[in-house]
Order: sequence, then structure tokens, then C-alpha cells
Amino acid sequence: MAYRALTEEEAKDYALQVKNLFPSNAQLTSREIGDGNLNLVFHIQDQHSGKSIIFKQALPYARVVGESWPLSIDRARIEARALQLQHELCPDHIPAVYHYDAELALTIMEDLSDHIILRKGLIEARTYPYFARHIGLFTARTLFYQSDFFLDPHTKKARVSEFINPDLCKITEDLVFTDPYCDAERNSFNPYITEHVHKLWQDEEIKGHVAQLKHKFLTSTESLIHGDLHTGSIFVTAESTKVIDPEFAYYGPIGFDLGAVFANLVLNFAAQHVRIQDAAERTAYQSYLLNTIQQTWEVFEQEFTRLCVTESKEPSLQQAAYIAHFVQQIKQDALGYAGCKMIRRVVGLAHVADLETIADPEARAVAEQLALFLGRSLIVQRSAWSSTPTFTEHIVATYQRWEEQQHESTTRIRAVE
Ligand code: SR1
Ligand code: MG
Repeated sequence: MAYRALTEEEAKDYALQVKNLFPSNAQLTSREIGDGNLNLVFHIQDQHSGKSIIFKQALPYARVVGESWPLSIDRARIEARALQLQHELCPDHIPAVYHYDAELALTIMEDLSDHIILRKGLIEARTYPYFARHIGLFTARTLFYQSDFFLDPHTKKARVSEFINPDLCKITEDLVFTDPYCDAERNSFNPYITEHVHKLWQDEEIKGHVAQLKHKFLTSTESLIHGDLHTGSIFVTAESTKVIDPEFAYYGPIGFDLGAVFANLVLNFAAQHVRIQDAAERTAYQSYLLNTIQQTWEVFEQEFTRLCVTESKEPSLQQAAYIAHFVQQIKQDALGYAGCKMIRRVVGLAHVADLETIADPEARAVAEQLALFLGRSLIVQRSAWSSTPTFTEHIVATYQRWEEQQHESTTRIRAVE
């Protein structure tokens, strides 16, 4: 069937034609439930058996903006293939793919309705005791087994070519690394933080650091990265973690995926500064978020290092001092990318619900200022912070410094009133 965007009715008819999906007497309902920035997502359910599945179809443009922003539907191929490879490596953390239609840019996959989106859980200040371990192992394994540490050089280069993903990379290049640092048309931000945003646009120090991080994003082919591993791309229950949406996958810097996880936990940390009223409750939840970051890193570091030592197929890379140096560099990159990904969610196109659902714009501005402050420190201090084992202590110290500054400026305002 030639490409066209499906309607709910057409999605239902299509589902009935795919072998072994539903019995022929199935009574299907179909609802388009996509609330992301790019694609159509249909929830299709058999009213007899209760069985349900998800259809994800790429649109030839960015849904969040409309047809004026054309986008290659090749991202559906990239996503289906990345899901297949990641499923082979981490079956517990990837939804099952039942069917892929290249013409329609359509993937049919497991419905994860018994899970919730991690971002939603974090906004509700819920805790997930296994998440750090799961995501630490997921990142270590998917990133190790698709890197030069493990793949033979011909397979690695073929994979780099298979995952050339220019349209989606360009979105990241522009929205994460360029737009937030200048007066770009696509930017949008809370008017209450205008002064802070203007200061950012004039901040030559941060721009120098962001240039380094962007250059690495443009040129590095360390491993097949997920490319958009924010908390809206992760489904959870108390015991389970599932990663979805690898349409931004390409061969890039390993630290980028960990950076996305860290960024979205720290964004939630900043949002909770105003969301949770009770001080003790707030401190406890913010500590949980930082422990999750620390534990994610520790699990990643241990597993990635173990794999480098025991599973590496490339003898030249199996040198203990080099492995330690490489892992240290991943940590530094992760902290820098985390900062970039925080700042773009405050200043650029496509914000996050953690902050956006704070209804009062003045209160939201406080959390956004904190996110900018922490984001800047992560970028500029990434080298110093990454050399300490408990790097999250730096986040706590920076938070305290920011609170003191807030207090001082409030006192100054009161003094002149
Ligand atoms: C135009 S797409 C905006 C953002 O949505 C995706 O989830 C990516 O994060 C992208 O940058
Ligand atoms: Mg996505």
C-alpha cells in the first residue's frame, strides 16, 4: 500500500489483515492517542478478548509544528531496526515488535498500557526502586555491544551507514545545541525568565562548551545511541522498565543517552522545588532523584567496564587504563549533554510537562531559573564534577548556592522597597 497517513478506521482494517494479530471475529476499537511531537499513535483493542496493540506511524512532517516542517519517514525504519537490535540485547526492556510496514512507515508493537510514562510518575513524585539498575544495564549493554569494543570493523561501519539519520539528527543539532543560545525563531520561554535567557545568549563561556559538545555529537560514531532517551521515552511499573521511541537513533557519542536520563531527572528535581510544598517531603524526593542518577551511573560504569574487560573483541581496546579513561570521558560527556538537554527544555521548542504543568507562571519561572542554573553548571563544570565518584554532591552544592543567591536577591529587593 502506498504511503498515506492512516485514519482510525483504516488502522483497524489493517490490523485485521495482519496474520496472527487478532482472530478474524475480533471486534476492534481504534483510537489515535499520539501526544508526542512527531507521529501518529493508535491504540487498537479487541473488545472480545481485551487484547490490545499499538500502531506507530511516522508522518512526513513534525506533528508539533505541522506540514511546514517536512521530515523523512525513514525514521520509522530506523526505529523498527533499533528496536529489533535493542530487543536482542535487552529483551526485558524493549517492547515486542509484531510487524513493520516500510511503505506505510508503520510499526505494530506491544501495548504497554499496564505501565505509565516515567515522566508522569516522577511528576506525581512516585519512586521506582529498580529503575536505576534497569536503565544502567540497558545503556551499558546496548551501547557496549554496538560499539567498536564488540563489533568487528566491517559490521560496525555497515551499522553506521544503516543508521544515517540526518533529519532527526538535525532536529537535535538545532534544538539542543544551537537555538537555545541565540534569539532563534523557534524558541519559546516564560516571559518571567526573559532576563535570564538574554544573559544566556550573551554567555560566551557556555557557548564555547556547547560548541565542544555539539562538535562531538556531529562527528563521533562511538555506538548506536537511542538519541532521545528522556523520561517520556520510558515506560515503568514498580518492577519493570521499558524503553520506547528510538527514532532518533544513530551512531553518536555514548554519553548522550545517559545525559538524557540525567537531564530529565534533574529537570524533575528543579520542578519539585516548587511542586512539593512540604520541605521534608521535597528534600526526600529530591534525594531520591539524585540517588537514582548516582546509581544509574554506578550500574552503567560497572557493567560497561565488565563488558569491556570480558567481552571485548578488539584487543587494542582491552587495556585497563584505556578503559578507565574512556569510561571517565563518557561520564564527562553525559554531564555536559545533560546540561544542554535541560537548557533546551526551558528556552527552546518542545518543553517538558514537569515544568509546563506548574500553572502559575511566576512559580514556574523559579523552577525554570533553577533548571538553567543547574544546566549551566553541568556543562561548564563537567570536567571537574566527573572526576569525583559522588558527582551528585556537586548538584546539591550548586542547588544550595542558587538558594542562597535567591535569598540574597529577595533580601535586596525588600531592602529597597
Ligand atoms: C520537533 S521534535 C521536538 C523534540 O521532540 C522529540 O522528543 C525530541 O526530543 C525533539 O527534540
Ligand atoms: Mg519520541
